[in-house]
Amino acid sequence: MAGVDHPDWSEFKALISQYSSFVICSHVRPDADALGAELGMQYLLQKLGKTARIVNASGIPANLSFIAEGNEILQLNVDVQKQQFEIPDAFLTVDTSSWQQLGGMADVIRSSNRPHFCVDHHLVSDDLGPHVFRNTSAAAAGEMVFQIFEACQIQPDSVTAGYLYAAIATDTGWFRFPSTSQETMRIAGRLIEYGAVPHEVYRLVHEQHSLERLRLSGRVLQGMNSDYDGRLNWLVVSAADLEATGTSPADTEGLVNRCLTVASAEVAFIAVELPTTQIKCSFRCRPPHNVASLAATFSGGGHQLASGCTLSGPLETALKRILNATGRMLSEGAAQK
Ligand SMILES: [Mn+2]
Repeated sequence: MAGVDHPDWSEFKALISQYSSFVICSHVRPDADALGAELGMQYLLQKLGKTARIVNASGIPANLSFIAEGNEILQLNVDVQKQQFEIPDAFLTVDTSSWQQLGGMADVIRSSNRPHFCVDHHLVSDDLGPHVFRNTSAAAAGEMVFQIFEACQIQPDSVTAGYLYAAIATDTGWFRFPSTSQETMRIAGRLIEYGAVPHEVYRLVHEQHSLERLRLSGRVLQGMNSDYDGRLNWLVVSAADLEATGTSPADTEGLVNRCLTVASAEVAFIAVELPTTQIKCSFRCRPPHNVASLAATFSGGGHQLASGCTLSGPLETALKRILNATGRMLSEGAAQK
């Protein structure tokens, strides 16, 4: 794994000072950390007198549309064509260090032969070259981006502070995941000082749902499955569930976390049947389990406590494979005790 671990940012600062135009990108199906970190980097690079465009392989999820307002977050092959891509001096990726997670942007970057910088906090990664700045103990990419602001002695405006706050708050489950550190809270405090409004960010991210989505939650939670004496809880969302409630796979976001609110729960997952008939699976667990390696066995990725992968259908077959793997993990865990 090439690159710098626990970066002190002076090297990063020196490196980026050599280039004047950047394209910033992040993972497919960007979350608030991806988008917040991108907008933070864009603001920072512009303050440093550089040009910076944000281009992602996929669009912005509906629940994060407030982040798109007033910003130019471009989508590859929708807003900019791959064939006419204006190649910048350098690329800067945030919140992923996996080629696969970059989707169509991976080809653009690799075929450009331009330097590629990466600021990431994920465990699982590809070899993206020599300029990977990684800190797996950082709670969010947004946390690392704010450290770069400080290293450059630049202050974010209130809007950018709000984006970075959203990035960190969402990636830490509103400051409750084990990744939440003293540094996370210090940075959150600074962001409030620069104008981030916590209750406003929360409302924008989590209180914009449809009634249909709430009804889907009720239906799916009613059918919660439990095994291994309650150590494993899981949810299944079929295409029929989505159709009956008039919802889409995006409306299942966050539901898996409810499985871990049961006292006995150690491992949880949600399996969602996509319109493509593929099965999207999200895993959650409590330490000392590690669902990053579990997802990796299905070519997925993520963190120790939260990960995901996509399997081919049909739903029953995918479920069997997932249950086998999670079961194995739980029995191995028991054997070690
Ligand atoms: Mn992140």
